[in-house]
Amino acid sequence: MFNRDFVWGVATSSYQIEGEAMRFGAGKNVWDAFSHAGGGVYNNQTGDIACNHYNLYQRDIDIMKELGIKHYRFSTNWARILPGGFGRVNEEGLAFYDRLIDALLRAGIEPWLTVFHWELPLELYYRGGFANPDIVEWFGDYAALLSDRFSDRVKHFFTINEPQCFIGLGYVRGEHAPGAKRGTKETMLMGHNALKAHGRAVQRLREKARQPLLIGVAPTGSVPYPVSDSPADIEAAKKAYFAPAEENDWAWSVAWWSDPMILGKYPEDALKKYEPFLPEISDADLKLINQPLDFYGQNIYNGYAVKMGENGESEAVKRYDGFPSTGLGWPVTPEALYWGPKFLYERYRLPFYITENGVAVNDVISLDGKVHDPQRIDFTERYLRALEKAQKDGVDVRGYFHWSILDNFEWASGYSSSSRFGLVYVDYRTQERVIKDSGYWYSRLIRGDMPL
Ligand code: IFM
Repeated sequence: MFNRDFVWGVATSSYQIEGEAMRFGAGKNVWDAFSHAGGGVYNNQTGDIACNHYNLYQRDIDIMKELGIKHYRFSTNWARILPGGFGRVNEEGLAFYDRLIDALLRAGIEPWLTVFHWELPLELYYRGGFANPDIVEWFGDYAALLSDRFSDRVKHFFTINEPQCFIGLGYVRGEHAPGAKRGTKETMLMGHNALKAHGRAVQRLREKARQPLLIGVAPTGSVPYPVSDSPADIEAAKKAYFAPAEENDWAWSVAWWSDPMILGKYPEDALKKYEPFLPEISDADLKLINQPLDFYGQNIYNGYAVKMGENGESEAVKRYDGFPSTGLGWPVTPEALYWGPKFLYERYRLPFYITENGVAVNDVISLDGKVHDPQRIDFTERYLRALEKAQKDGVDVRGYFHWSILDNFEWASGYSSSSRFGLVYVDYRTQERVIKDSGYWYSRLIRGDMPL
C-alpha cells in the first residue's frame, strides 16, 4: 500500500495544452514553427489553440480539485516568458504563470514546475540552439528568472523533460521540431550542451530560491524487463537498460544522460562505443552536469522482455502475435513499472518518482454523454500494482504523476483520435471537458476509497 504521504499527481506541458501560442507577447518556439511549416504533424495541426488552457486554466484546476488531485506537474513556455530566449522579459507571460500558480495553491494543489518541456525559443534555434555552447547560460538565466519569480510559491522544480526525445526525436531522427536531422557528432554535442544546461539550471534555480527547493529531472526510455525471474535474465535486462543504444539512435541510452547527472561521469562502455563522435568533455563540464539532485524522476510508458542469450549477451524476446498495445501502438507492459524503478533506484539511489505514465486510447463520448475508458483503468491499475511491488521490494518510490489530466496535442500525432492521453476528455471543437471513467477511478484511488 502506498502510504499517506505518497504524491499522487497529474502532468501536462505548456505547448500541449495552453493554446494562445505566439500571443500575449509570446515569442515563437520551434514547435510553433514546425507545426506551421506543415508536413511534420498529423493533419498539419498546431498548438495554436490546443486545450485553450491559457484561458480555461481555472476550469481545469476546478476539475483537478473535484477529483482530489493534490499535485500538478506543468511546464512553462520559455518563449512566452523570454520571447527571444534571453534578454527582454514578457511580463504578460510571467503574469499568466502567476495566475496559474496562485489558482493551484488556492485549490490546495502543489505546483511542480518543469523548466523545459521541448519548446526551444525559435530565436535561440536560429542562433544554433543546443549546438551553441551559449545555451548553457541562456538556459541558466531562464531558470534563474523562474526561480526568482515563482519559488516563493513553487518548491519542486524539474530542469529538463526527456532529453532522449527533444534531442533524439528532434535532431537524431528529425521527426519532431525543429525537424532538422543532424549527424551523430553534432547531436552528441547538443546532448552534452543540454546536460550542461541542466547543471547550470540547477545552480541558478538554487541561487535565486526564496525557499529551499527540491530539484529533479525527468528523463525517459523503454525498460528492458526479464522474461523470467532467473538471476541470469534479470542481469540481462539490467545490462540492456544501461547499455548504450546503437550509434544511429544513441539518444535512447538511459545511462548516457542519467549517469553524468547523478554519478558525475559518462558510462565507460558508451564512451568507447561513441568514441568517433564525442564532443570535448572536460572535468569542469562533468562537475557542472553533476549537481546534487533531491530526487530522480523517470517517465515510463513501456518496455520489452529480455533474456540472457547463449553467448552471455542480453537478447530481446519477440512479442507474441496480438500482444496488447495502446492507441499509439505502444506495447502494454506493466513490468516496466516494476523493473524500471528497481534498476534505476539501485543505480542512482535517489528518492524516486514516476513523473509520467499513461496510455493513449481512442476515447469517444458515448450515447449516455460519458466517456467509458476501461482500457485506461486496466492499464493504470496494472502499472500501479507493479510500482507498488517495486516499493515493497525496497525502491524509495515517493510519487506518481499520471500523463495526462487532459487530452492534448500529442506532438507529431497532433489531436489524432488514437492519441488521447487524458483522464479528462477534451472536445476540441467546443473545448468542453468530460471527466472520463478513469478520472473518477483515479480520484477514488488517490482518496484512498479503494485499494489497488
Ligand atoms: O505527450 C508526451 C509528453 O510530452 C512527453 N512524454 C510522453 C508523452 C506521451 O507521448
